[in-house]
Amino acid sequence: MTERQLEHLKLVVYQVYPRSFKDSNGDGIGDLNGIIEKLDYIKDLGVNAIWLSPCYKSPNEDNGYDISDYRDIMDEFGTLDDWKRMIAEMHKRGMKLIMDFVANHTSAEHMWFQESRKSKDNPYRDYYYWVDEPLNDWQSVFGGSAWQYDETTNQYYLHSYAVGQPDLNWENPKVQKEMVDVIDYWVNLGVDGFRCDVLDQISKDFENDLNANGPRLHEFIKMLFGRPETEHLFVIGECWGAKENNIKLLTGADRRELSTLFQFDHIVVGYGDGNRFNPVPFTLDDVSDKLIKWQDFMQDNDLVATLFFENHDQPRCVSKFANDTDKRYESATMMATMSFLQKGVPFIYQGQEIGTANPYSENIDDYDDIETVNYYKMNPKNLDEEQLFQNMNYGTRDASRRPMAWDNTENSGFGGKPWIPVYNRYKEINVELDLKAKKSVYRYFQKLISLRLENDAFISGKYENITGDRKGIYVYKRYTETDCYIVVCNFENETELDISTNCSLVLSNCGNRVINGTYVPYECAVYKLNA
Ligand code: TEU
Ligand code: CA
Repeated sequence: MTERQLEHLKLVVYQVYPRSFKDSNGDGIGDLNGIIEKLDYIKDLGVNAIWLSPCYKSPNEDNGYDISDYRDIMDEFGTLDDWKRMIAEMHKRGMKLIMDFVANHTSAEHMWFQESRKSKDNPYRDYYYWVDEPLNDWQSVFGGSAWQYDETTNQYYLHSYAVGQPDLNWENPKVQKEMVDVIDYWVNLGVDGFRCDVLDQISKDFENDLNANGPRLHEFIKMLFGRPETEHLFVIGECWGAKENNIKLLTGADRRELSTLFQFDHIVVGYGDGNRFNPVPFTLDDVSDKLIKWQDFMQDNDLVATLFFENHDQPRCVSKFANDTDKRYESATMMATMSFLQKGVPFIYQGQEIGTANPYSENIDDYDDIETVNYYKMNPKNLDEEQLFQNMNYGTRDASRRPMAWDNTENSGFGGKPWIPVYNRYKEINVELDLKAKKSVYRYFQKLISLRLENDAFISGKYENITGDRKGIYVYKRYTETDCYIVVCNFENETELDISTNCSLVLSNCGNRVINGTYVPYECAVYKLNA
C-alpha cells in the first residue's frame, strides 16, 4: 500500500442526501443551511468526510442526478454563498467534502441539450448521441427504450436513465473539456474529492453492445483525475459493471484513475436477476460470501475497497438484510461491525447511524422515486396491486429518502411539511430518542468508529477470513505485526463458536461475553488477542 492509500484508509465517510436531511427554512425541502446546523451531529459520530449527493441546479426528475447547471446550487437548497459557508464549516471541523459528479448525462434542461436538440448543425449537437433510428435495444434503467424520439429534428437521442437525462457523448473532445472544467471549478473552490455517478458508463462500445466499460474509459478518467491539479483528491467511482480485471485498472495505485470504487455484489443479493423489485430468498451467508470474496481480491491486489450497506438508492439494511423489529438495535450494530471493521473505507448513509428502518406504504402518492413510479405504471409482470406494492416496498429507493427523523415532533423535526412523507416509525426511531436510549445505535457507531481509527490493525492491518466452514456467522481477523483483533458477527440464529485463543473483549452489542460459547441472534463482538 502507498502512503496515499493509507491516508484514504483513514477516512470514514458520511453520506448526506440534501433533500431529506434537514430543512432550515420550513419549505419542506432539506437545504445547505440545514446541513450546517447538523455538522456537529455528524462530526460527533467520528467521521472525517462528507459525501454530498448532488446539490446543483436541477429540475429534479431524478432528484438532482439530472443537472441543468454544474456550477450553481439548486435554488431550494440555497446559494453558492451558502455552499461556501458550508464547506468552510466542514473544514473548520476537520471534515472533507466529497461532491457528487454526474458525468454520464445532464438534465434535458441543461443549456447544452437545449441547444443540441434545436438543429442537426447546432454547435452543441454532438454533445449528445443523436441517431436516425435506435442503434440497439438498450433499455433505460428506469424503464422503456433508452432511445427517445425527438420531433424537432426527427431523430433519437440516448438516455440510459430518465428521458430527461440525455447521455453525454464523451467521444466529443468538447464534452471532455467541459467536464474537466467542471472538476477544476469545484477543485478551485476547495472540494476534497468526488463520488462519480455511474462512471463506468462514460465510455460505451456500440459495436460490441456495451453501454459501459467501453474502450476509452481509462483514458477519460485520466483526463479528469490523472492531473497534478487533481492529485490530492479522494475519488470514488460508482462502477456497477466493473469486473476484477477492470477494478485493478481503475483503482491501481500507480494508475492515476480512482482512489476506490463502489462495487455491488453484496448489495444485489436478494434482487432476482439483479432487479430490485424482484425479491428472492437469501441468507446473510450469501452476503458475507461476497464480502469475503472482495476483501480477499482487493487485499491481494493492494487496492482500496469501499465498505457500505446503504446509500440513497438502497433500502435500509436492517430491513433488507436483518431484523428491523425486536432485534433492530442488534441488527443495525452487527451489520455495521460486519462491514466497517473490514479493510477499506466505511460509508455511512444518513439515518443508518440510528438504525432507521424501511417505511411501508401501499399508496402510490407516497412514492416519488422515478424508478419506482415507472415500475408501478408499467407493471411489467402484470402483478396484482398487492404483489406490486410488496415488491415496491422491498426495493424502492424512497426507503432511504424519507426525511431524516430528528425527533418525535411534527414532521419528525425535519422542518416544514416534507416533500415526501416522514418515516412511519419516526416516533420510535429518531435521533433524539436514540441518543437517550440505553441501546443507542449512534453510541455504538461512535465506539466502532473510534476503535477503527485508533488502531492501525483496522487501517493498514491485514484482513483474514477465519469463518471456515461455519454457517450463520462471519468471523474475521485484522492484524499487524503487533496487534490482532477478531471480529465475530452472528446472523439470525443462535450459533456456537469454539476457537482456541486467549483474547479480551473490546466491543460488543449484547453485553459482556467471552469468545467461545453461544452467540444470540445478531450478536457481534470484537476481541483483542492477548500477547
Ligand atoms: O445510480 C446508478 C444505478 O444504476 C442504480 O443505482 C440505479 O439507481 C438503479 O436503481 C438500479 O436499479 C446512480 C445514482 O446513484 C442514482 O441515484 C441515479 O438515479 C442514477 O445514477 C442516474 O444518475
Ligand atoms: Ca428548506
